[in-house]
Amino acid sequence: MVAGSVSGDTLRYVTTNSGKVHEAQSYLDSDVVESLSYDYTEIQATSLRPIATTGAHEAYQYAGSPVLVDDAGLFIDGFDGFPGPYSAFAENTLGIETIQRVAETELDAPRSASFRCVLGYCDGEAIESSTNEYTDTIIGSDAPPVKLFTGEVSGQIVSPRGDGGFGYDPIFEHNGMTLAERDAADKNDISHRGRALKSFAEWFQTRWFINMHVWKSSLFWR
Ligand code: ITT
Repeated sequence: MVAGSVSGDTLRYVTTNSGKVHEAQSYLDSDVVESLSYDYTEIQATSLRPIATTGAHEAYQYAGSPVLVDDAGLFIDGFDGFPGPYSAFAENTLGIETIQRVAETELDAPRSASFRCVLGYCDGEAIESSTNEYTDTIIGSDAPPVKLFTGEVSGQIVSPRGDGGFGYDPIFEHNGMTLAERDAADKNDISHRGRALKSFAEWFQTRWFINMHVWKSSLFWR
């Protein structure tokens, strides 16, 4: 993916987070997807879906071409899901070490938590309606429809380990390894983002074929 460039009908993966770009790059075909560093407004909400929906609308208005936005968060069960949608704020103010220490002090082991990612796709065109646990079509009155793809991974909060990944990865353990102990491809195999990207890629392959009349046999698959 090429950061910041804008051309034709290319799909833009919109984020200011280079860690997300690195993981998406390891999954999506760079002939079809470019990254676009644009800081869309994140509304205050108690879940990720409305943030991804409004973000996709704003990013689509900005880019004027198909966009995919990515909103993610860490939900700690013993804290009723905090920091959840406030994960970026909590990381920037408290820092992940403090969050881990508070979890260790206040909660009994295992300190269970989950990572969630919601991808929001918008291209200004109609999108068939669907609703299930992992995909959803949001059809508003004025704004164009947004298709949502959700991925989740469960694990527990542990003392920091590993040098890879970004954000909360060092303190989130799944199957005996923190996400920071995996490379991008290994993390995508089990992660919230990897699962959402898989679900998106399967759907988008069909949409691309139908709407753009372009077929690339290698589209999206590693
Ligand atoms: P954009 O909104 O520009 O995409 P952001 O970093 O603000 O970038 P989010 O609001 O989705 O993105 O991120 C919420 C927080 O969760 C932020 O502190 C991230 O570092 C962290 N985060 C997101 N995905 C993560 C992942 O896969 N592993 C670890 N931390 C992650």
